[in-house]
Amino acid sequence: MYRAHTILSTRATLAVALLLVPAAFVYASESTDLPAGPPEYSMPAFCFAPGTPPDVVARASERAGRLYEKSSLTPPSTLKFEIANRWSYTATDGGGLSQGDPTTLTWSVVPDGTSIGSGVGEPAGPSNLRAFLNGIYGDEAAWLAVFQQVFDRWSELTGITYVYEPSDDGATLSGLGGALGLRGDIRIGGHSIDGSYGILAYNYYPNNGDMVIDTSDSFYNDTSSNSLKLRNTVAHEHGHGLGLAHSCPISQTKLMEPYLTTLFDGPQHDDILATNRSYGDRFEDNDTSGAAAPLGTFGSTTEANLSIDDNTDTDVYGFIVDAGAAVDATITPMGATYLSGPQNGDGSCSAGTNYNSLIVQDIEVRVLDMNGSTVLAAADLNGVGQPEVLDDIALSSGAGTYYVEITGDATDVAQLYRLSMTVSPSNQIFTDGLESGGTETWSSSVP
Ligand SMILES: [Ca+2]
Ligand SMILES: [Ca+2]
Ligand SMILES: [Ca+2]
Ligand SMILES: [Ca+2]
Ligand SMILES: [Zn+2]
Repeated sequence: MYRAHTILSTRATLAVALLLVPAAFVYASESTDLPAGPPEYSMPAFCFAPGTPPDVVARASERAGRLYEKSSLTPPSTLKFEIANRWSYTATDGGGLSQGDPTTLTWSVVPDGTSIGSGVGEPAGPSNLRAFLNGIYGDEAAWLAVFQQVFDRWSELTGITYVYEPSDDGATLSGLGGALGLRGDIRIGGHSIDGSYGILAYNYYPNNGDMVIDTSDSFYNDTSSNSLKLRNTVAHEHGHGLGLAHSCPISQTKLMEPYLTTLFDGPQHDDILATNRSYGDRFEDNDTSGAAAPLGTFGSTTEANLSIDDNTDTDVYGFIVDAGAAVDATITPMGATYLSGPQNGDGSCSAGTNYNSLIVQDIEVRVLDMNGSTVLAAADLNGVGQPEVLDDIALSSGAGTYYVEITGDATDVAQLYRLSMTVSPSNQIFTDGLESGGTETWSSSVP
């Protein structure tokens, strides 16, 4: 999971791939040649189809361990939970990116013929992904739309913005940085890995992020449920490309479990939590009223899967009202108790320990005046896991933009929350004085 206080094993960190079932899976080679490029770009994660035999997983994991040792990287001491790392540099944002920073990633699909090395031991060979997918979907637009849906979903849940990069220069995959107009930060290719079942795909961690899909696998021929198999595979692989390692135990509740499942669609709670920790929520940066996330004009609105992603995050939302309005705001922590743990060094899944993602941050909420600083009302009555409510707060400075500001406590861990707000014109009724003077005034005002 994302939070167990367990350092990832070296092996689990390095290589991860999605395995499918038994079949006659044999590694084509035991080569430990490292792919070209800086060592931190050279660590693939490979992911297995459901039912892949443990010995297959173990061999894959062993190779990952050797790759890691050979890379002469020191085991990252900053590994946290099931987060291996995150992007520190992208073609659009440049460098200096760190925990909680929203990030723009470009993605491209390599031209067929692009050289792909022996990432997880398979024979090196040119990409044929485009021809492979054209064969299944008929044309490029159809399968590009499937990839787009996956990135759209990750974008809805995190502080990541995805931009499709139509150019790809066909330079050897992988380990090259993205370059605007030349190739994506994330490059997607494919060639034969191990036939049907076994490994479905593999993916490199940031700042590489490149994806290799097994184009000899009949798994992808099944396009039912709007191509759920391809979408969950790509969403999972890209989870590695965002720096997530595998999350255990296997309960078919987390996208980042080592075996693909189609029991759900896309990122789940643990996956959302981990990526919010790394990239913030979808409204970041919104730490000040000057950078408030604009919610516009509404009667009622609810936004879920927002987060306080660390001990310094502040989330400010702006909303526009007419004169005499009042606002209700409720902030509700989102989470649950579930088992969570890392993948073991031999590729098996740990049993995990209980983690309660509901009770992380003690949340506080304030309504700010149009100047963005005067506090009109504040609530911090309840502790962790409990909502905070502000009811019928008068917005008496007239029509314009007011703010809701949310903070957590000193805990340096991510908490997801839901924001629900209702704007009502109710105070306009009271501005005639009927409400202000108590029963006596009220009585005297009525004929
Ligand atoms: Ca395969
Ligand atoms: Ca936030
Ligand atoms: Ca924020
Ligand atoms: Ca509180
Ligand atoms: Zn994986």
